[in-house]
Amino acid sequence: MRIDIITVLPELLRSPFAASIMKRAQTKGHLELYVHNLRDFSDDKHRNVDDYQYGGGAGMVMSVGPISKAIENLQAERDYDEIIYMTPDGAILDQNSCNQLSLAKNIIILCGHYKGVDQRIRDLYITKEISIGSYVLSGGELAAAIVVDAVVRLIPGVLNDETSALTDSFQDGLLAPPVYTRPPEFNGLKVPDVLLGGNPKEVEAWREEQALLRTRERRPDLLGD
Ligand code: 6GU
Repeated sequence: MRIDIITVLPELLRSPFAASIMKRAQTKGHLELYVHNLRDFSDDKHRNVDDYQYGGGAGMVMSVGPISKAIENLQAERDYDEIIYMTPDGAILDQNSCNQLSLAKNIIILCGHYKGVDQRIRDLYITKEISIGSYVLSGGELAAAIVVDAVVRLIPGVLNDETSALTDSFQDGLLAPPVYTRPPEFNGLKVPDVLLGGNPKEVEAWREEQALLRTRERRPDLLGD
């Protein structure tokens, strides 16, 4: 998958992809990630990318010029499956939309800042608007990093153990069950006997039951009943 991120703060998007699974996805060729500085597309001598909003009011608006130039430069080279705008008024990200996005070949992610982008950018170019939750961040960059991480780890071959993405919380609509490793007892707390018993059927049944219990307790909304 190729991902092009357009941002005014490219430095915010270095370290999330420079370690661990996101780094390996790039070395193994599953992810081609490009971070573009929106200011490089400004015609302004001060490299400005924002302006006062029509109608007045506090806060700047990201201008149409640099963004349209950045997007059209990319579109001239290849077709994009999605052009995503990161914004607190977008649709809230969930595992379903991550699964769908993981099938895409090329995507652009535009990070919002200030009061956001001129509405005409959204009308003309954007195919999907994503929020990562009901709270406001200083900009779309950290949210974009979250989308990329959540999507890229679903591309076949990115995770070492092919099955492990399938047993994640949410992947089957349930939270994941509790997990344990050595030692068998810690501060008086014991690992459940069934996990030490060596019966895979019983272990599987216990995990399903615990996943259901945990979901009912913590996220009854996921069960829809
Ligand atoms: Cl995508 N951007 C900003 N600025 N705030 C957010 C968000 C995005 N998602 C949740 N809050």
